[in-house]
Amino acid sequence: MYKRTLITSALPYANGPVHIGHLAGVYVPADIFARYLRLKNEDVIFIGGSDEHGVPITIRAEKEGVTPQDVVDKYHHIIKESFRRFGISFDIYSRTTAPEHHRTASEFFRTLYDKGVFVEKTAEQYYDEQNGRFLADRYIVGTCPKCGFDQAYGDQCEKCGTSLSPTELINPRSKLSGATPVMKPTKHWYLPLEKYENWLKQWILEEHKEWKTNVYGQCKSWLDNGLQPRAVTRDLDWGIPVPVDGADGKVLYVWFDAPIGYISATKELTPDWEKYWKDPDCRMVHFIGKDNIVFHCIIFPVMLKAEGTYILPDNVPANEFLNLEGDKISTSHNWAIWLHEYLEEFPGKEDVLKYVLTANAPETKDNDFTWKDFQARNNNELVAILGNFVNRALVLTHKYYDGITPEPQQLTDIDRNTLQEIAVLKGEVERSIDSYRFREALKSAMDMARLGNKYLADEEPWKVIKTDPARVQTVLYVSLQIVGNLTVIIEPFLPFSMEKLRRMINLEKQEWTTIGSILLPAGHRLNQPELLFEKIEDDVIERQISKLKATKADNTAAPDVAPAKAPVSFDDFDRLDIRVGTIVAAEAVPKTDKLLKLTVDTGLDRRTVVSGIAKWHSPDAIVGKQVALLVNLEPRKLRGIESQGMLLMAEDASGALRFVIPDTAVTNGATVK
Ligand code: B3M
Ligand code: ZN
Repeated sequence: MYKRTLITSALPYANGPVHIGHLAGVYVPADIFARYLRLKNEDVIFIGGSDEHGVPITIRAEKEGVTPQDVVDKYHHIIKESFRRFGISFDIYSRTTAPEHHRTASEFFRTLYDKGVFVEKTAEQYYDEQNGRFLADRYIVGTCPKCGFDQAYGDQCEKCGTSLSPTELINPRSKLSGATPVMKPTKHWYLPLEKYENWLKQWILEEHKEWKTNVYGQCKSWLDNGLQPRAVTRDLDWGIPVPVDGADGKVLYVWFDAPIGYISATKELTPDWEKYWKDPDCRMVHFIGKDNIVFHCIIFPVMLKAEGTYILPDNVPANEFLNLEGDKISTSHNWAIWLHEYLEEFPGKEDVLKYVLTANAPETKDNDFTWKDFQARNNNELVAILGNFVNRALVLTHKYYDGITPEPQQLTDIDRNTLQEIAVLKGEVERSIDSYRFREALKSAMDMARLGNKYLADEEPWKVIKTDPARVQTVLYVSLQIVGNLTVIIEPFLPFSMEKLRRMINLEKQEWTTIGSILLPAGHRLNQPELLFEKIEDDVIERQISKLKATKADNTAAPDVAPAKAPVSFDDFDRLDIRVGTIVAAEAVPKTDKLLKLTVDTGLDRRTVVSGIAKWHSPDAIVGKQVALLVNLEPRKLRGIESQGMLLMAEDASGALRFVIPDTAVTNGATVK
């Protein structure tokens, strides 16, 4: 058993505002968990903050023509304020440019350095000769070796979620100049993850079989593939300077410093921070999205373990992704519902969004947010189930008993069973939340309102009042207990609405343990009822859908055109051997839905080319097609198959790859020049 809980939520990059994907994946479930534990009177702290270092920030700054500090100042405040208004109940929302954080991260690195944990290595890294800069992480883009996505970053492919290192990218390009980078030696400090492999296998695969299958599965696949040393420093001028001699111009890798942000924020929150970080009686829970799993389950735990005085996470309930109207949420394409905009456009409806994001949470698979579903859940669930029950119970009590809880008469079996059901639902909600199944928990909590509706529908007090008024006293007494209990069981999910409901029924905030008891005893005086939720009309939803349609039109009208590349000499161009060939055979590569294995007659020979076009071209449809291909590209292995060349493809506005073909058939082997 644990004595306290440390909840961390991923620190959003301060390079843009927060959207519903972030909320559904991380902040809404973390907030429910924190509020629930507080209601249970447990010792819990909930940590948040902005991630203000790293390449995502400097790239944004370059794009906006301002300094990185300007970028993080702007977005940190937008993010922090929108979380506050939305009611994410952090105990502290800090930032990684805070002095306490710089100190803490720097000391942490120094401790590992002094313990001899790091391996110091000079290795070749990509360098942009035009800009005179090493290309860390997202400064380099290229084709993902796993899925063929051609805009994968040097640290991660956003399409398939694979974590990458820059040298794994096929056809790497500099994000700064578009040029093909060269290799140049540079010194860095590496965390030797491979040394911790056995320990990680034991700790995760044996001792944490209870972790969510998506999390456990990702860890297992990492561990099965074998871990490599991971550089924890970068050549960048934005970040926390590497605190050792001979490291000028180098900073800590953002993924080294960011999770330490949880520690520094705790230090800022309380002088007792060590009881949350160093006492094995504390359980630490990281709320994150699926793209952050490796950092929280492997890299950060290795850092903590190597340091030696910290506890490790007890659970990492990572969520999958939320899509929006069928498409992947994208900050750069403005394909998102931004929290700060939602708060402006739907004042007083914070809980509606929380409800929808929880009821439809991407807990086990990617899910889709649609405005129609948002409207339906508001109108058919919040209004028709929860709001309707509460309203009927309160209005009838005012009508028959002047707003005072009536004295119950003899309870029937139905009354007793109904009251007993409350405790059963409490148990269900607890079991679900304790195992991080928030959508199921919400469903059970809402079942209490369903219980109330059914009870009223069966007992029909509005009819019985004419024949047996004494019975109605009991029925409303029982109904009011359900209303009172609802304010507690739904509180972690819909805190603003339950506060409003408590005002209507004149009840103080209750502890979790009161669920199942009589909260509005006979003689209790209610206040005036109001509507708890309002119907959302079609025109409101249509406006939101049109807004998204306009975004989509913008995106199609002005597709992202890649920046111009640096000039090349004719000789350089002439070294490329591009030919026209014919696809003579094509088949899908097993276990990927992206790659095709093609046999191409190049005029010179018949050769194998592996190409990431399966999404748009079926093998049958392309046999016999003429294509342009680069035949003197160094062979590369993709999924164990050697690819001897590369097809030239053009990307259309939807991102689909189209063949570049001659306007009339030419002989195989014809050169393209
Ligand atoms: N900022 C990545 C993200 O926003 C990163 C999380 C850090 S958690 C320590 O997805
Ligand atoms: Zn990929």
